[in-house]
Amino acid sequence: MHTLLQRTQTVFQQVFGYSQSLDIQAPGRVNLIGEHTDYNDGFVLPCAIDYQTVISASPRQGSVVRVVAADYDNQQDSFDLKDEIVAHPDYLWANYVRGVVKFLMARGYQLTGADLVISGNVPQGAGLSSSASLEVAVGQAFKALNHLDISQADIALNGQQAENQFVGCNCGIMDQFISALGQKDHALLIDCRSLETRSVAMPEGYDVVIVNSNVRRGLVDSEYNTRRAQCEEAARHFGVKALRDLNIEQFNARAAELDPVVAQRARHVITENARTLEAADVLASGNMERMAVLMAESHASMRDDFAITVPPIDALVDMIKAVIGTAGGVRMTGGGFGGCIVSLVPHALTEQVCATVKARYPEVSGLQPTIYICKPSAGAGTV
Ligand code: GAF
Repeated sequence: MHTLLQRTQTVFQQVFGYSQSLDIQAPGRVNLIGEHTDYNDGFVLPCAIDYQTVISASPRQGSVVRVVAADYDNQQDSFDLKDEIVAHPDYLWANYVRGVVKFLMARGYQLTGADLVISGNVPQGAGLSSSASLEVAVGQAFKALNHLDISQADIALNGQQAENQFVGCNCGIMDQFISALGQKDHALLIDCRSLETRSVAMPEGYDVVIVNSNVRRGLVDSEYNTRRAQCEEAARHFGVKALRDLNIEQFNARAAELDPVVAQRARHVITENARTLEAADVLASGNMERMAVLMAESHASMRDDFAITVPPIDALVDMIKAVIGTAGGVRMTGGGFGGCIVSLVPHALTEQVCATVKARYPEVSGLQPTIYICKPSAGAGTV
């Protein structure tokens, strides 16, 4: 964070010729369990991580917003709040800023012009929510610049709206929500229907070890949207608002009526919701053996029923499982088709896990892994 801040502050001074008046951070996240449940009104158990998007900002006279992307050779975007805000023709990163600002104004918030410099170290395209952390950081920056009376939950919802309607990915609420509301040393059980949360202390003596498979993720958005449509089809068939409203007995009684693939997708979501609720309890009580079983079942369900894992990810899970046994848990995390695995590793085994992954993963996949040992961290705020 310190390095990121130095960077945004230095670039701010260089580009705009004066010093920023405030600094903001918003974290990425890792999801411990509860995958593809958020858009089914279900349950998720993520924690924010100590990788962030940082923004240095100042208000400026008038209605022009100037934005610099320090990580993209100081590319600059500028737009006028008085004009209709449309997509940037060239810079994808700029659309996260424009979209967030557009929907803040659509919600009735009065904004003034601003200068912003953005930098971040959340790995991009890895399933650790770099986009959500950018959306939430921009929302948080405009909140601070304009002294807006907006809740953290609404900053998250506004970011999700920008992602859904401006950037074009039909994601759920998990990523923005945990980035806005994460708590240090805790995971958060989120009910994605009511948006009620329960914080769950992370167990002492375990490391959150994330391994990026570095698999190039293709077709992610289209596969994501297909899964979402399949889940909605199953819910419609059962006459419920969302798959959250079905338990496994109700589902099993009529599963044969569904297209077999749609049935598999629905079964993942229904069983994953139950696992996630149980996981919040077992994590809170420190029952890591049971947590390990739930994470293993979650991974198998994502692999066999939801069909969103890829062989290098399955291999990573198996090789880590072979080291930690029942003492800790490991599963794929995030949207799927590459990205990362998350593992809860007893501290005494962390070194061995890292050594095993570094030695074996290139052999089985032809790729180099990237390992992050993360601390569950606080959500967005002023630095
Ligand atoms: C992505 C989405 F953005 C989230 O909303 C969630 O659906 C996740 O995939 C899968 O659990 O991160």
